[in-house]
Amino acid sequence: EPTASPYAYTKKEVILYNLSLGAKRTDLPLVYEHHDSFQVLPTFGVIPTYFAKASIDMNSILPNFDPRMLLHGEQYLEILQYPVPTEAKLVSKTRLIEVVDKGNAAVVRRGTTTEDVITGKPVFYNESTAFIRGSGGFGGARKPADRGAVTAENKAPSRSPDRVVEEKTSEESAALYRVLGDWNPLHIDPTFSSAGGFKVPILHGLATFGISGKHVVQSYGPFKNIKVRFTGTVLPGETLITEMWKEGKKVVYQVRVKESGKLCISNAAVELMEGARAKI
Ligand code: HDC
Repeated sequence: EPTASPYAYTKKEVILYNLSLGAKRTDLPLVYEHHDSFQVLPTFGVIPTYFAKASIDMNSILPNFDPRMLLHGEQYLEILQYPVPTEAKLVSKTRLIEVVDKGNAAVVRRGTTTEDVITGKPVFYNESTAFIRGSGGFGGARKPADRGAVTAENKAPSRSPDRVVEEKTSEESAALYRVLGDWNPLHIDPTFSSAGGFKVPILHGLATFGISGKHVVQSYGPFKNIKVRFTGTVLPGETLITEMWKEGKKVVYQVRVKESGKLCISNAAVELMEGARAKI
């Protein structure tokens, strides 16, 4: 039986979230609570999942589980209430969906429903996968199940992108993002990150996800859902280049690290919300 604990947030978490994704003091709708269009970036929908009590003990389902070897693999978010409230009390329930055996690694997929405690209405639905190096080879299924938009391949078209947004991340981005609720030492402690193979603590996948989601909103407006695969790591301070292609109601996209030229997000897409416009 999934366990749940409430997450109450106000303008304080909203402003902190927007700042952690690079909002500037001049981006008033993102940083000033008295602005007419004060809003939280829609990818905020992942934040309540940090407060859903983990119903899954990785040690009991995986061989050789080592938290230092865990990376975020993929994320899917559905926004069920728009605009996203700038204050609410939410409750999230997480369940285990599947465990895939990649030979060297295990991929664990979890699903989280988030509801408003007062109205009882659903606000967000998330699915995420953790990619755990060194925990495969247990004789499990090799391929993930097809889950529609959640697992869609979202191949980047061969034409050059329709829109490109570039943004340098802050050196302090990971130190700031942690405070929202993902306290994983991988993003701050060089001793911990070194054991996982990274001399410098890496940026949260969901920070890169949020920054790229902001680029999509700024370019094409709000979306109903968003899915990404984390293909490569990002270091705080690196520059992200979001390359977008409009494909009907979808925007397919990928994100590249300018300094290395490597992709950090691939196979990504959003489904646009028809008739809605972003005011940021
Ligand atoms: O792609 C590699 C990589 O390094 N990606 C970046 C990971 C990253 O930086 N993530 C964000 C930071 S970590 C983080 O934020 C942690 C956070 O604090 C907590 C997260 C909580 C998670 C949510 C809870 C559920 C890597 C290492 C992931 C894979 O690279 P390789 O080992 O070289 O694998 P590759 O040869 O490319 O592929 C092998 C098989 O695995 C599948 N695959 C690849 N990348 C995947 C993935 N599956 C899921 N997610 C990914 N990102 C491939 O399809 C391939 O499968 P098959 O053998 O069937 O073809």
